[in-house]
Parts: sequence; structure tokens; C-alpha cells
Amino acid sequence: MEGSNETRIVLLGKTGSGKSSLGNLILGDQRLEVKSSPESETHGCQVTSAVINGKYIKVIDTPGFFDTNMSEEKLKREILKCMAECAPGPHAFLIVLEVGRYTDQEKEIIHKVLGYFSEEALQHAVVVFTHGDQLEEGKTIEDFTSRSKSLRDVVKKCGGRCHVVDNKYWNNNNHGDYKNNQFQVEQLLNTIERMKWQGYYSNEILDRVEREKRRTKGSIIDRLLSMFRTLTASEILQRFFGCVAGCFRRRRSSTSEDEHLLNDFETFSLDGKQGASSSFSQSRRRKP
Ligand SMILES: Nc1nc2c(ncn2[C@@H]2O[C@H](COP(=O)(O)OP(=O)(O)OP(=O)(O)O)[C@@H](O)[C@H]2O)c(=O)[nH]1
Ligand SMILES: [Mg+2]
Repeated sequence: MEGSNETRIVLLGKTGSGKSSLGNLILGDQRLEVKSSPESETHGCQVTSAVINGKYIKVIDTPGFFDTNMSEEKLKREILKCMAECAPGPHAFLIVLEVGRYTDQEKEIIHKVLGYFSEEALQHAVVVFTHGDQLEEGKTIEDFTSRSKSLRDVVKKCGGRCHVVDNKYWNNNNHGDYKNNQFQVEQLLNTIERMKWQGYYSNEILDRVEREKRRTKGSIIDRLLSMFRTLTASEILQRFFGCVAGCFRRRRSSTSEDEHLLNDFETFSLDGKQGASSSFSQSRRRKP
């Protein structure tokens, strides 16, 4: 599904920072693999999507920066592959950091993002902290970031956009409470929705992937059209009824009324098949 109703989100961050857990939280399911081992869990790109409040949201989960099992070269290749999944480009990069941990490696993350992408990527970036439960009692994420100059700089580079969740402990608190994941995810999605006004991040690779996708889509449509040109109207209808009958058959349950309809469809499409082969060859012969 494309168009303004689609939101493409890429998760970036250090191994174990909670990227996959955050992706699951955003989409409200558990399809992205989460593990507590110290080894990196997400080795390649994982893509998952859901319709939330009528909007199609696609989340692209990446292997962690500083992945414990991957060479820098391989990691770069994997991250570029992930980018191909979100052509024509992501609306938001979520830079995932943990509350309470801001070491040299975390500081490096912004340099890495700039290394993989370009300065412009930060215009589409949001800093999302996980492990919100580590915040001091009564403190907000803004209180936390304001205490460190380097954190303030990171958030500033990302247009001041900063959010917090706790994938483990904030699932059952009262809605509207600061320490409630549902509330925090709503705020995050609102931020991303506002960011969509400035479009999405793109670069040469994404442009190339998008062109290729359009070309392939175009050639499928061309193939279908050229096939239709060789068929008579009744052959097209017979094939259509064949497809509808196939869809009915694949459904798990059906009523007796469905069965009658199905029999009619199948009779029609079977009649079509017998007649179709002869008229198909005739219509092929009609071609120069
Ligand atoms: N307490 C707490 N634990 C978390 C939070 N987010 C993730 N975890 C835990 O941290 C561990 C790693 O989480 P993942 O979501 O797999 O992290 P990741 O960044 O996807 O890891 P890789 O795929 O290996 O790069 C799991 O045990 C999670 O349950 C959080 O907000 N709070
Ligand atoms: Mg992961």
C-alpha cells in the first residue's frame, strides 16, 4: 500500500538497545524477534507492518550497530539492504537509546547514522529512549537529556524530537499516565505524522530501488495487458470467475449459499477452460 496513508519507520541503534521490542510495541504485536542474550539477535533486516487507526505502518528493524557477530562491512551491507525495503524512503528513523546508558558507543551512533546516510537523515530522525523505568521518580525524558551536553546535542541534531518508552514495565499503567507505553507510542506516532509533512528521506540508492520497483510493476501490467489482448471478452470473464471460485475454496468456512454460488462459478470457468483453449489459440493466430 502506498501514498500518504503509508508510514515507513526504520529502527536504528546499538545491539540490545530494544529496537525489536520497540517495533513490536508500535505495531501492537510480537512479530519481531526479541532475545535477552548478550549476542546480537537481529542479524538481517526484518520488516513488519500493521494498520493502526486506519493508517498503514511499516516498521523496518535493522541489525544493531556494534553488532557482536558482524563485521563492519557486512553490517553496512545489511543496513543498505534494509533501506531497499523502505523505498522510496523512510518517513522516520528512530534512533534507539537506553535511559541510563550513554557511553562512547552511544555517542558514536550519530556518526554512524551520518556515515550510512547523510546529514539530511537527521531531519527525519527521532531519538527514542527505551528502559524509561530507569528515569528518576517524577522526571521526564527532557529532564534526563538536559543533564548531559552530548545528549542535548544529539536530540538537538534530531530537531528536538525525543520520546521514551519502557518495553518491559510500562504496559499496564493507567492510560494518560506518563509511564504508559500506549500513551507514549501515541505521542511518538503523532510526532512521526507531523514529520510526514516534510516528506521522506531519500538518496541515490533508494531512488534506484524505487525506479526498479516501478519498472517491474510496469512490466507485470504490460504482460497482463498483452495477455488480455490475446483473449476474447468471454475468456477474460471465465478466468475471472475461475479466480473468484479459487478464492472461495481457500476460505476456511462457507455457507450452503456460498457452495451453490461456487458451483455456478466453477461450471462457468470450466466451460470457459474447454472453450478457452480453442478460442485462445484462435485469438493467438489473430496476432500478426
Ligand atoms: N527493562 C527493559 N528491558 C527492555 C526494554 N526494551 C528491551 N528490553 C529487553 O532488552 C533485551 C533486548 O531487546 P531487543 O528488543 O531484542 O533489542 P534489539 O535492539 O532488537 O537487539 P538486537 O536485535 O540484538 O540488536 C530483551 O531482553 C528485552 O526484553 C525496556 O524498555 N526495558
Ligand atoms: Mg532486534
